[in-house]
Amino acid sequence: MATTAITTYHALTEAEAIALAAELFPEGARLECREIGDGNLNYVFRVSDQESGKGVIIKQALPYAKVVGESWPLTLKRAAIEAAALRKHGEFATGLVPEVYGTDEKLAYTVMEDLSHLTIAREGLIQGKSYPKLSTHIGEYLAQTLFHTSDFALHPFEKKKLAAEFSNPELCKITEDLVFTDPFFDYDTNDFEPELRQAVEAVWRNDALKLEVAKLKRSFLTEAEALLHGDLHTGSIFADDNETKVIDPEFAFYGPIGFDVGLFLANLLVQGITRDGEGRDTIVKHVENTWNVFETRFSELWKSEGIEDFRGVQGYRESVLEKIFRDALGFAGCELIRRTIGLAHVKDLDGIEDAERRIHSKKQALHIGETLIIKRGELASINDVTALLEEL
Ligand code: SR1
Ligand code: MG
Repeated sequence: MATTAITTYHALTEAEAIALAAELFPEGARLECREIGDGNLNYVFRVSDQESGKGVIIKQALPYAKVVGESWPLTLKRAAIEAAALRKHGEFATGLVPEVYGTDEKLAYTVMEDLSHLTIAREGLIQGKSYPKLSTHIGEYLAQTLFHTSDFALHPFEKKKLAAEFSNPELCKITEDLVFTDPFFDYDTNDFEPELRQAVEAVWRNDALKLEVAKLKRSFLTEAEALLHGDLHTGSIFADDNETKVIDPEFAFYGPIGFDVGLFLANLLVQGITRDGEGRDTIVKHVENTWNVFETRFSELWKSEGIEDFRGVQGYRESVLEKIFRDALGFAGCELIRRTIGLAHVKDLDGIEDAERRIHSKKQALHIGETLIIKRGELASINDVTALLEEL
């Protein structure tokens, strides 16, 4: 797709979005545009043909975090990182990420496939949908993207070139602060109901927990294992009963493999906390299936496409997977805690209207989060993780 003649950054108007997308539609098509973004950081325009209903998405990064306002400046480079990550991950996770039609670094926008026939998975899950293929697709996505961008599949020159291209310090700093630091101290960014204060102060006083979080933060800061999505929560996934598409990898960077796995598991667990009976069983199965599909596919890729000289050494693959599993549980624990008491919450919990039930669910999220962090070395299998949900 050709780029625009506009060269100075400014927030796009709907008319400009239409002009940018026009070449993707038949000549003379009557186009309309709506801003549909409900995320924390960007504008999202849907441009569509009024007759056929077919559309494209134009996502534009703002020079600040929308969730806070202009007082929180944020690099525009994240738009280029996101487009590059979608393309790189799309090479391996076939059909599981949207197609990118074009991108413009100066205006910080990306034109991509319209997914409006699907629903954001978090919204659907809150409505009680079960998305039967969600965990199979995400397990596959995780294995394909993380294996193929790691040293297990790439020549070290290629891997280090990619790691440099995906240097993303500003977005990583958001995660370092909001996921790994602020919720564990009495910092101003935190946000929680007064009824949770006792439980939150217990977190702040828990030195054993903080020691483990410090170790996890260090892994996030230092371990460049694979090209991560970097923010793989259920709001970053579009789905229906048959299809799943992972969007929004603006936090992409080279980091520990368990981070993507753990974030997704944590967001399933949050949803599981809010359900009971069969609804909860569905989430339990998704948690278990995500890990099982990831582990199986990662092992298959290791055997069929691995290039590491030590790949045939007895026990090496198992030890790599064991590390990913333990990291994932720890990262999941941090995500559960930060989504409960940190700056950026989730609708699964905040949307519970009954105050007593909401506070109770949030205490459960804190409890499972702490357990995953502290006991990540003892939980022997993914079934021990889902047992935490079943025991609530
Ligand atoms: C200021 S950004 C807050 C959160 O939104 C994003 O989706 C990330 O999860 C980030 O931590
Ligand atoms: Mg996002």
